[in-house]
Amino acid sequence: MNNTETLFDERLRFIKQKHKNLIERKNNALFSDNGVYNRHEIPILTREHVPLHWRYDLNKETNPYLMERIGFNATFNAGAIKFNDKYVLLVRVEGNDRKSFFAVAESPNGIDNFKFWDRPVTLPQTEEPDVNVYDMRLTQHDDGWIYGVFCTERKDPTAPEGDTSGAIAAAGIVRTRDLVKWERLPDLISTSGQQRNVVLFPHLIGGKYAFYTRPQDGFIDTGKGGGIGFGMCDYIENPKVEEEVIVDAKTYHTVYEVKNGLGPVPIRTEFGWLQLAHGVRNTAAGLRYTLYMFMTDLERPWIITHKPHGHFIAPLMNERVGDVSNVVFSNGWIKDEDGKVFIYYASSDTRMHVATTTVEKLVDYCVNSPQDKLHSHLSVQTINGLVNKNHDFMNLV
Ligand code: M1P
Repeated sequence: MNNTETLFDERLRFIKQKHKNLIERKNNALFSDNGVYNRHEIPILTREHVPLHWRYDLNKETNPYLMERIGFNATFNAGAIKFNDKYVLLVRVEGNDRKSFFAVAESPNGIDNFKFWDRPVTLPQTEEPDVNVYDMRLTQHDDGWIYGVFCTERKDPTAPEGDTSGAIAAAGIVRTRDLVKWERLPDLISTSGQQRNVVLFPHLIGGKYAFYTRPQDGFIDTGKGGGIGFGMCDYIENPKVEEEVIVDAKTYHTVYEVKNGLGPVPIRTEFGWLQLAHGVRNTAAGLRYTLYMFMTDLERPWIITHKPHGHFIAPLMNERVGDVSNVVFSNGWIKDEDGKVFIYYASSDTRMHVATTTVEKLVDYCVNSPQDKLHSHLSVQTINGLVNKNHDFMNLV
């Protein structure tokens, strides 16, 4: 601090430099043992990336100590889209007040230099305002709109007196053409009590809008909900899914034993739709969320054609710790023209990461990985199958 510099000036200089260094840091790919995807060195978005003008009152008169006036807790579970040649994330930002909202961040290369736009998204309300909103999936639909389907949460009006956490989760729907002005449509109506992790399919099927759903009886427990569902509706302005079929059921002693939910909008390939989902299992240390993949039929995207066993990405090292530890979650990925895929995933409900791969590798992974045979002795049989196949190549290891 020089003679004329105030505490405000000194702090501002330091905070600005720190923020700039963070945003501009290069994010190199790490070596990948599995060969399927590469993790990258650093998280792409953290609460420290939140713009300074959302956090500080920058007027020296009213904030002489340059204290943070509004605090932010986490940046996670982002929808993703390539927009105007930029890699754009629709991020769930959570304030210290526990309220999540959406904000757009963009990067020129998809792996670093992510910068938030000037203001968070102003989300129009329905007659019944959202108490909390999160986990938006962005769908570039054939009808020309970009849709955002997200979870809207409101207090359960039937919760017994004294229960201050009982909530109802539903799928809220908005659409936009520029990611700035959003039109709110009615929330999705379906046959189950609650919905979370709903994803709009990018094409009409038989003239109808189609959704992957996650029917659930309760707010946390899916109960009889069954797994990842699929249903259609006639009008997006009056979105009502009368019937849901189960695409991928939750299953005893798998990584999706307790519940599962679709992640991003599927990627079309000539072999079928690539699908990324999260699966939840129970442990003595609480729930564990991992990501897994499967492929569905091109014409009937509710029918699974290939499903590798077990998890695809599980929380590793620092990813394991955060607000809700032992969680990875993804609701956004981007496929480039050249087949490169950017998988955006959050760790422990705290920060965003990217993993990079290609469509070719993901198809190979889905088609050629063993399927889950659901019993230990059959897993051993699968390993022995590979050992036998490798018999003539043992000189290589
Ligand atoms: O805390 C882990 C995740 O829990 C919920 O996902 P699900 O409905 O599958 O349990 C969501 O609230 C998600 O945002 C969160 O990351």
